[in-house]
Amino acid sequence: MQVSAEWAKPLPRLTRWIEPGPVGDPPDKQRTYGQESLGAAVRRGLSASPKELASKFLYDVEGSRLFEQICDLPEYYLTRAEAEILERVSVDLSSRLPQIRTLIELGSGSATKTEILLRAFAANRSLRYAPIDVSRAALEDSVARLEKQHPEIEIWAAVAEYENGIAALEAHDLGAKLVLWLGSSIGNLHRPAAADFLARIRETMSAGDRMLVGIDLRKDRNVLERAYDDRQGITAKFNLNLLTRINRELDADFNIGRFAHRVHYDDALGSVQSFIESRVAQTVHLRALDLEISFESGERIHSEDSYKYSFEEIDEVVGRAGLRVEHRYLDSGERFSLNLLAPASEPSSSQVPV
Ligand code: AVI
Repeated sequence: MQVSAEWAKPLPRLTRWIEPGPVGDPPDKQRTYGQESLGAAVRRGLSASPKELASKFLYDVEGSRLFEQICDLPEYYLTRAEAEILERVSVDLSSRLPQIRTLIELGSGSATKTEILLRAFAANRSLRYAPIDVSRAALEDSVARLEKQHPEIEIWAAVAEYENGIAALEAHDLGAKLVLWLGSSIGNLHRPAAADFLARIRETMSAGDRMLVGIDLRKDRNVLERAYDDRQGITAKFNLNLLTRINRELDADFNIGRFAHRVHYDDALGSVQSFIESRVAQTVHLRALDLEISFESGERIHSEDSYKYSFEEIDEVVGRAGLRVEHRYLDSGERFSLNLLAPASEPSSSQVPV
């Protein structure tokens, strides 16, 4: 965790910057939002067979900028579908959950979609918004915007990985909380790791707390593969930017033109898998690691999984975490789901999609 130096910041009127303390590494470091450094991950992942790197490393400043562009692409329906649901159901959600005082958002990024929810929840209560993100730049931008547009909302921002951020927030009295995990970020975890992660969030939940999770649904292969391999090549740039990052941070000599972005939907797994493929046989030097890595022509680095879910798969992963789907909302095209989760031990109500 490299956040400790990030906190010397004057506090604006209603905004606090929350300092995370150290927490232990999650059990599955590589596939959760764990704390393995880029150098350690590259040494291990590029020496493995098949080669792999965790998708969290895609998000340096340039990667985060490219991801914002992906969200606006015609092929990447996820963001629009989720925003459509939020526009339709935020008022309903806010009236279903009168007890909620704090919205915590995991991986808030630009927080554009979240504003829809914030507006609905702030209309009938005094609200605190606690965004958690590893990108200080993204947080500063969104906090500045929200301070202007919603001066009535108290903001507690944490530059941190999810669990450190929650642990730091837990030290304060938040009142009943709704934890937002939007954008189908759950899809970037293997299914067992997704259940483990939800279970760890569940441990922080008291009676009355809820979680709202955006989850992309299984669908036609062509729609999925196009969403991750767009015509303008933005997703290709996003994936290959990982090599540029390694060149910069680990003094490596990847020639980006000698690699290609590849995508394959594995229907049995229900995952869109992204790869960086070597176009030729070549050797790359990583001077900061004192390491040489050889590639055969056509050899791939597995750089991301984007899992898609059926309703049954959602219920299963959620159930294994000690939670249940209290309400499920879909977009009009039934491509994407927003799932309101409650502790399984609390009495149930309808689970019918709306
Ligand atoms: C952040 N995450 C949910 C995106 C996804 O859909 O898996 C990342 C992404 N990768 C390529 N396009 C978008």
